[in-house]
Amino acid sequence: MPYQYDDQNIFAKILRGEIPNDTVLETEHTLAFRDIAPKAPDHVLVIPKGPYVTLDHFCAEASDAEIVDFHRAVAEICKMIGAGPGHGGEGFRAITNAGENGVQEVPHYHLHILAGRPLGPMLL
Ligand code: DGP
Repeated sequence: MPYQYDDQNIFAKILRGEIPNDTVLETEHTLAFRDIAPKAPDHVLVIPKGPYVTLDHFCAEASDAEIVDFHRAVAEICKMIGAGPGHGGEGFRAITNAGENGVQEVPHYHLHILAGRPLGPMLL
């Protein structure tokens, strides 16, 4: 069954400017903003601007430019929030929930970046 993108999901509304957000970074193909219910001192959601439901959907259908832009944005955010061990930070967790078993709440692909405290063995 092909992915069905619901353009009424909350992140689609954020992308259209219908709902405000606390933007951390915006690039040609990617938007990153702070989670409304942060689970760590830094909790950033990174989303592609295109209509992709999950990580596997994004990787299957996005262009190379979108995929590269997204991951470069992730690296830039880690640098901006001082999380990347390669930048002297104390580390971070990047996680995505997909579908029913993954307990995905918002059906627009997003990567959670969590940082700023010891995160324990698993989270979310
Ligand atoms: P997930 O379970 O992976 O689909 O997580 C969705 C996340 O989105 C959850 O951590 C809360 C966050 N979220 C939901 N609605 C909004 C919103 O309107 N604004 C922001 N910034 N985050 C939201």
